[in-house]
Amino acid sequence: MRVAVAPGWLVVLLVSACAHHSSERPVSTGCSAPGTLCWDFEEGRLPEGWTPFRDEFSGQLLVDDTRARGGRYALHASQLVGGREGEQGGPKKTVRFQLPKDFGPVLWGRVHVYVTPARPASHAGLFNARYPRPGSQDTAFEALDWYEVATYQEKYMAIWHPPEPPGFPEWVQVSDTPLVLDRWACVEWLFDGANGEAPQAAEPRVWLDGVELQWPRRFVFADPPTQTPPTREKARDFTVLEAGVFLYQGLSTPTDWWLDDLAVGPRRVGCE
Ligand SMILES: [Ca+2]
Repeated sequence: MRVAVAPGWLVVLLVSACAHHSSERPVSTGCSAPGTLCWDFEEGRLPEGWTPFRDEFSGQLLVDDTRARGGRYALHASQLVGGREGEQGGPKKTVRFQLPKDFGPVLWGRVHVYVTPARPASHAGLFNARYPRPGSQDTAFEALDWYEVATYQEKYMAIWHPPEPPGFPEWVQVSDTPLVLDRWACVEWLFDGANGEAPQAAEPRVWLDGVELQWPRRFVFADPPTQTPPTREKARDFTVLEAGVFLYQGLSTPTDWWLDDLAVGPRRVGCE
């Protein structure tokens, strides 16, 4: 009963104290930290600096007010459909953003995602970030190594890729965690292209609602197949981001994704 009549500010203090005490994660910095970039889409249109990129098969990618995690607007991949599961080629609707110079080789990110009505079986990319190869000054999109966060066979997935095309042989990690459907989920990632003194860039790491995903399936994908893992080349500076939804195989169920409160930075941004 005493809890029920506690003043609002006391409840807030208690909740904050508990949340802080139970945290064993790297410290989150939020959007105000130096070098952090955040997009809430509240302009009601594509934010400054983002430009349309991929546009294949049916559907639309737009900022609209049909569903938002915060405020009124979000980035909406609407009614994507096309091609067939198990066959190459699928709906791709994305936007690109050129990062400020000297972003650095470590990229944390987060986005809140809402998907409905079904989990795609096909490889569905949501976000990637790219960087020039070691010793190369070539910043053309197709010359860049890249990390990706996606879903595949209805589970979360993370990949390190050499330049695209063809984008493989690639190092693939598939989680045992099903894609969250019909509610907002916070997806965070760490692309550590520096990886200290290690000879290769780190494998990608991903968190779902604050819990780090595990990767019971890890393999090399290439066409034709190979067993030789790619060398994950180290990064000097991430240069470009791509967000939206990009299916590498077909999608027969018209599906909607909303992305809101997208953020990247050199330190962990966190979900709030
Ligand atoms: Ca918003």
